Amino acid sequence: MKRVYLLTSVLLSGLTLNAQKVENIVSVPQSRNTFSVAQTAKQNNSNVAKAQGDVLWQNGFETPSEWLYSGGPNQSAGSLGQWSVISTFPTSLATQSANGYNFPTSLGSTGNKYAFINSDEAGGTGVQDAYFQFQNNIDLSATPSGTGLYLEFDNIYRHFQETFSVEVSIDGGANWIIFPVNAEVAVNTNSGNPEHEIVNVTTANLAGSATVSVRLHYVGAWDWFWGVDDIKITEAWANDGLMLSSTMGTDAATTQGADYYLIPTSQVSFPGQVFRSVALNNGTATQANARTKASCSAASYNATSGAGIVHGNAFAMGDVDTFDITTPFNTTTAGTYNVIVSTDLGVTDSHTANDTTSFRGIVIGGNDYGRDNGVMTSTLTTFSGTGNEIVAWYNYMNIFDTMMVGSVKTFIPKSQSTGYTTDFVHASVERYDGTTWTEVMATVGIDLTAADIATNAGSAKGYWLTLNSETGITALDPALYRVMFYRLDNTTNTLRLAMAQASPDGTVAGLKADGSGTSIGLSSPNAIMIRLSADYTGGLNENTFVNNVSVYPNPAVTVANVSFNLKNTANVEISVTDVAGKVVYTNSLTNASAGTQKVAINTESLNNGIYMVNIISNGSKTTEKFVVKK
Ligand SMILES: [Ca+2]
Ligand SMILES: [Ca+2]
Repeated sequence: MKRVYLLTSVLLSGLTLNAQKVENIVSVPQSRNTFSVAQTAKQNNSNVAKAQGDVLWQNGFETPSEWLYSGGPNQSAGSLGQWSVISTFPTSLATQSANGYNFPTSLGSTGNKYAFINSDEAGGTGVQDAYFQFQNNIDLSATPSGTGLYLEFDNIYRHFQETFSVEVSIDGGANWIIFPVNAEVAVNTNSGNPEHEIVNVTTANLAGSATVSVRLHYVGAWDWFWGVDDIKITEAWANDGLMLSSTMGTDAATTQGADYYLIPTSQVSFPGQVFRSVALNNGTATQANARTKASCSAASYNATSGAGIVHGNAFAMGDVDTFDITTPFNTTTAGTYNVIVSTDLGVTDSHTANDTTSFRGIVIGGNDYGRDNGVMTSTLTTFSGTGNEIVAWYNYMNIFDTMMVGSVKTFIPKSQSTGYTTDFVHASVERYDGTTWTEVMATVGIDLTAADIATNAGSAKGYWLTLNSETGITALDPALYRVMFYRLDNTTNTLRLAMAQASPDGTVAGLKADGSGTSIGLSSPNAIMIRLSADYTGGLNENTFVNNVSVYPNPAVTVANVSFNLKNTANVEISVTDVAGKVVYTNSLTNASAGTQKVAINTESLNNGIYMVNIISNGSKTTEKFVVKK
């Protein structure tokens, strides 16, 4: 299933690594001033539920006629991608799991009915702005006005760019109060299987109304699906902290910066990683001691945040706040670690299932240095360009101690867009000096065929491709780098790249697909699965006969001088190809001598654009890119 990413046109500076992350926009209404807890009145009313958590109304979609579908452009009853009551997860979605998506599917898996909207079913031109409304008034007149209330339900989804909300009314549907849900979830994230939601709707003042209405609302366009079951209205707890999201980063001053899942032995000065959490007070009581905590039992790590940045020690119902844990997680003991970050109200939390986020699989002490957690969550296909352009995707990475780098590794997904045949791929590393980026290491390139991918991936979702440094082991000194992976963007059969967990904004990016070298940021910044590695395995990628290839001037105007080092006397074939693979220049050197060789290529007849010079000797190919610009 093709997923085209929208890309921002914002230029990234080298300093984006330390840019402040925009705080999550959380959408819970905060008009708590209109609310007063009527605990005393509730206790004295024998006709209503008295305990927190008691159910006042519930519905499991077992009688579909109780629910009415309505609305949406491109929508009518009976069309694709509408709300309906089903009992079996759609086959068309289930088969997507073969691509690594592994959808949550257990909602209603025992055969009972549930509400479902299948945005994917309507395809890339479908649009949903669709409601699913309970047809009867819900009578909460016996519940004392002011009672804290939740709207709870189970749901399954894979979040892309849609919005979900539950909406309630106290006047039979004349006016609605909107409660967005799952707004904090990162793109390309699956829900639990199922996942239980508890939405504090106290501010809607449902208690005391005999004409309460409830509806579900989905706005999307080719955005996977949403399933809902066992919706109910319950009495709210006094104490319930809810973790919305957490991020990990190496900048202790801001608790942001790049996150790393693989920290190699070379990085002895690695500063460790701190955490920022965004949490919601989902209970009715104002909390005076709300914090978040981080722990990793394997590393004896325990750290506590300060009070919330905005609300401090007056964290009231509906408040969302940011909690910074500034004590770094860092250990010198090699191993794999899982850090858990949790809300902590300072009093007993009535519902602990929504308290935590986790950072699983942090590997300390290997050869690889990487941003991704190794779990492919999505694939990146084409992006806006005219086609047939070399593009690069990259991670920003800080090197803290000199690292001997032998290769760049990239995870190659097994699933490919229809018609994929071959892309020429290679990687490079660029160093930032505070002003400009300079290439300091390049790998050999290979023609990656569909057969290569199928063979190497086998029955797995993909495999790690190792591209060895052109010049053997390269020392990278402490600085900011970007680790780049290049492939052809030809819009129809492009190699897909793999992405893992959501990552802080601006720390993964790419070059625009027009050869201009302009950086672009992903609107969905999941970590691209590209790593530096100390490994240098040699083998098929290695070209020991030709190294130190350079092209100058670059960009070239009328001539491109190609210089390279030859290990022994050899025959050499030189060719230049354009981005479409068309050969525009060839040259043969017979018994060229060992040492530095230089060839001048006339570029006067070449159009502006990106070209690859290919040097083949003793059966190995080395490639360098250059630009013609007149
Ligand atoms: Ca049901
Ligand atoms: Ca909780």
